[in-house]
Amino acid sequence: MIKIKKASDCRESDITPEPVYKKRREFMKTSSAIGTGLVLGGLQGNALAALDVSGFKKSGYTTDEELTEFKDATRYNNFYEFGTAKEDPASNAGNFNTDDWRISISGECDNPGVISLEDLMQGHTIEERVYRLRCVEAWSMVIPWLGVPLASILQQFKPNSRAKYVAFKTLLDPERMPGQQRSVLDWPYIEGLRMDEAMNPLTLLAVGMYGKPMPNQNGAPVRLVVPWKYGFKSIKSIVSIEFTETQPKTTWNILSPGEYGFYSNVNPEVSHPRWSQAKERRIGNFFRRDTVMFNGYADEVAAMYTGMDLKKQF
Ligand SMILES: Nc1nc2c(c(=O)[nH]1)N[C@H]1C(S)=C(S)[C@@H](COP(=O)(O)O)O[C@H]1N2
Ligand SMILES: [Mo]
Repeated sequence: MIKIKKASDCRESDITPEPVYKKRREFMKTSSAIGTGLVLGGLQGNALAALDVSGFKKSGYTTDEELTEFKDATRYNNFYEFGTAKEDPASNAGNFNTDDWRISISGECDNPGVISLEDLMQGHTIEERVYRLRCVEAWSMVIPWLGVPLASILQQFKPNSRAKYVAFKTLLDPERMPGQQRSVLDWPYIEGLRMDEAMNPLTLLAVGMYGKPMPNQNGAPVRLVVPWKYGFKSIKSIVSIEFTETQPKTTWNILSPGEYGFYSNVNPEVSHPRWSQAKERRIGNFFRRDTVMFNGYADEVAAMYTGMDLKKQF
């Protein structure tokens, strides 16, 4: 079995990308060097069969801000399928089995089907991109994600002219996702993007982080990362992608439409009804900092929203 090290043994150097674990034995060695967070919180066995993310290349789309510590990014999570407290996903998702993961691609496209994660990624180069993730709860992280631009994946299914939106769905399986046994949300978790947002080069279909396959608590084996939107748009453990003509429903909007809109672009000027969005706390930092429009990605995304009243279409 994997030896468990104390969290205090986990140094910065342990989390730098080290794409060395193609073989099982190498992987065991690597994971024992990472520390409790990853060992208890995600890669306990099933990830041995996970997608090989070792050949990634660094992307030009990246920030040079200081990375959030791996232990924070993997122990302070929102993933209600494994509990509603921040430490719940790390404690409860360890045995989440993601073997033989399938994703169905359906709706307004010429090339629908049900495919494996390996098939989905086939022919695409996995990139590392350091992106900010800004939660609506006014904290943020900076994470080195591994993934493929969603656009290049979507194109292979040939969306047709009626495809105006893309709808995403998380696995529904209350046995494997015990949080779904309580009706805190309308399961399965669903999200959506407008077509141009889904096709924006910043939008990432992520399969790993910190040089490793995606830890379970962060949305194994495949999740979205939409860095200019509040974190809840970045849906985890995706099993379905559907091209739609009309705007898809989204989980948090169903729960509380006055608080969570469809667009959910990071916007310091539009408050959440119960708190301001002007500042944020970078996890690991003591002082708060100003939140910036579109989470700092305005140059890349602002043009998609010209002419829209972002206070009304929040
Ligand atoms: N399926 C699913 N996806 C989800 C969530 C969730 O509860 N279930 N939480 C969202 C929220 S609110 C945030 S802030 C991010 C957190 O991602 P992280 O835990 O990797 O930081 O995941 C998002 N994706
Ligand atoms: Mo969030």
